[in-house]
Amino acid sequence: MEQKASSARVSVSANDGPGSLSPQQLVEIYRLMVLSRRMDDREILLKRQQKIFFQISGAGHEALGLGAALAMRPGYDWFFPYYRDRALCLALGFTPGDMMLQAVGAATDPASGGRQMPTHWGSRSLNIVSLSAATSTQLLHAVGCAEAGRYFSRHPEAAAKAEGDYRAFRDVTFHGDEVVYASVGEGSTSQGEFWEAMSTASNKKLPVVFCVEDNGYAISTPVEVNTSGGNISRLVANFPNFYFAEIDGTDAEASLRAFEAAVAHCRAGRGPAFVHGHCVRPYSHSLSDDDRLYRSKVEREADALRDPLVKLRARLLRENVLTSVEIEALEHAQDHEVSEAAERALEAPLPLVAEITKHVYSEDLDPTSSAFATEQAAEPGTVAGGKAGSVPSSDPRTMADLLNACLHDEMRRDPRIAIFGQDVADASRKAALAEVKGKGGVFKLTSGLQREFGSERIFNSPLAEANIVGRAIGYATRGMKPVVEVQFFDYIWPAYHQIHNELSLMRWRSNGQWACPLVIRVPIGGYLTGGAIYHSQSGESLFTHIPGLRVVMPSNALDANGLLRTAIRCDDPVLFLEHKRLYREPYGRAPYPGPEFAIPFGKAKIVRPGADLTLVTYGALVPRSLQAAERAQREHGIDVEILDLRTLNPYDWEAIATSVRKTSRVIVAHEDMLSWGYGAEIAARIADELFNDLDAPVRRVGALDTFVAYQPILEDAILPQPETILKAIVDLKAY
Ligand SMILES: Cc1ncc(C[n+]2csc(CCOP(=O)(O)OP(=O)(O)O)c2C)c(N)n1
Ligand SMILES: [Mg+2]
Repeated sequence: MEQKASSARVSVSANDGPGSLSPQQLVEIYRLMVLSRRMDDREILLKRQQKIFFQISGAGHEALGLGAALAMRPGYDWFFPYYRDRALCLALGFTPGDMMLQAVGAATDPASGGRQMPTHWGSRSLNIVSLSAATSTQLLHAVGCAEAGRYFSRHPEAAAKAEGDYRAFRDVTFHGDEVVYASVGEGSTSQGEFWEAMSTASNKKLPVVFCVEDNGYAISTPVEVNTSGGNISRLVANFPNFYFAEIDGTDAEASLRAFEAAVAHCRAGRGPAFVHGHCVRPYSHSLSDDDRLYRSKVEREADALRDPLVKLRARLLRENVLTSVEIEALEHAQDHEVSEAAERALEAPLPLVAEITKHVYSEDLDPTSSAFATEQAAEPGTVAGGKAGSVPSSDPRTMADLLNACLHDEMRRDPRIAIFGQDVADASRKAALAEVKGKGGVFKLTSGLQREFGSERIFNSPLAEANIVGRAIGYATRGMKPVVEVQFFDYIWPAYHQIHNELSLMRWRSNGQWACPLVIRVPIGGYLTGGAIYHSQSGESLFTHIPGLRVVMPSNALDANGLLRTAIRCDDPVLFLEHKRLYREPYGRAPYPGPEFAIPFGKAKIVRPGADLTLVTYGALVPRSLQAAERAQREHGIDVEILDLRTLNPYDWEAIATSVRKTSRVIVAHEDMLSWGYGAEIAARIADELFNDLDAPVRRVGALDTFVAYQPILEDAILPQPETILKAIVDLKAY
């Protein structure tokens, strides 16, 4: 980040008391407002000259943003602003130079290195967490951030650095009385994530200051269309524990006072705050919009009169704080600063094309590396923690047992792990916990964790999947390691937006400044009889298609244990898919391998060596493929080699290529629907890169292109069975 320019922080603060602001303070606020507006104006010019590529202004929102910034502590409190918060960011210490570097997309753009649009802020030193363009998603991150801050202040020992896992690269800072700022426009309050964030902040009395910057429009949609009754304050008024303020957001002093009171409420631990500022949007939504297409002239003129700059300028003159000549001089100085910043930015180095893929994944810790290859070294015979620990480990344990054991082990080892999700606690009501066995998840995978580690580290979430993943992102940006559960894969979709647009992107879009390594455990798949449509879905390719996200899908107890350990210790976000049918299957049981057993990602396993044909598969199709292979051998004399991929992103191309070169025939088999499934990519790559090694076309086996039905005869016909695989083997061998 550049040196702070004259946008440095003004000496206006809560300590100045509730009275009127001093002349000097008013002048400083006006200076920041002008600086912010001039930045917008200059960017608009640059956009018209095609020197920058996008512009969205903070015009009309300056007073509100300055009020918030000046009531809070940069680099101490935490910030989840939105794109209109230019004035806020200037007051926090983001310089005009930084902003211009964003606008031109320079390599030295401190927020994203030229990867994000301008005004998509981010700064590590200022605790401004990288924001996306998606409206309201960051509110849940703010909630998780506040929870993590509270956790660290109650458990400072958890902040200690540790070698050998993600903690080596995730530094933690915290303060007992820190406050989190999160802002949105009034239109964005229609998003479910807004309500989810408000609800959790209220319920947990979290120190989050929500700011709604109400300019009356969401692009062309007026407030009364988005908000029932036209006023968001009225709708949220019954949330418990909040401090509420509804103010004229074009008045800098009113804004500052409201935020001072809001911040005091939060710092005192009384709960969250909600500041609803009515402001204006004197320019169109962005340079791609023309508000004359949908706003009347009268309305636009009325807004212009409420422009915060116009109002404060008039006050400075009225109260003889500055003469018009002095105001002109002040404005000229800001123009000069903006011009200089623009000139410097236009000379700045551009990002290197060669570095496009940098920071898609952690550059620090590679989960495919030998650091995670303790697979061979592990010594069965130790006694496992948790449920599995009650019996000698030489007993074969189920996948469910060994996943539970891994969670116990890792929580014991790493105090930064927090587990939440629907019904994952043993019993939310502590009075009940003493007398009941405990729930511990609908599949009992988290059983006993709350009892051992307490309800601060393992607790039930609201029934809201975006809430689970969004908050987990907030936790992880603070250096915690959430290992959350989405109860059924079929219900992951409300969280897909958070996973696709936030979780997987945080590191890349912030050019490595921010990251949110965490684990989402998800029971997946069918073959359970009676699961029907909403408890049997697959769909892993919708996640392997997302850069930045690791996707794991073990087929047996031992792999599940070792891969979950790697998932938890690594520095990337991981989607950990657990096949429900395999949880307690006799197939693939194994003794508990000890608390250091890990398996690197991207290493397939040959579960059956063979010479005639390669079968690439994973998950529940591994045991089904083994059955088919045994019959192929017995009944047709075909010797099938089966490769269990174990991790789907990354996947082990070397293992696939080696096997295909040996057998020259290959089938890719999965439970998910055939069309556009995971096998399509693998099959295409084999056809592309191994064409000369093939003696037959690449075949795929998958489910019918339909949904999974309830009636077992339908389910059996829809999902691939050992017979389906056998038929493909025989056909392909005969080709
Ligand atoms: C999830 C999502 N949907 C749609 C958009 C496109 N979009 C960008 S800004 C915007 C309007 C936002 O209005 P409001 O929340 O009132 O904020 P304002 O721009 O008025 O400050 C829309 C629809 C988006 N960025 N994210
Ligand atoms: Mg708006």
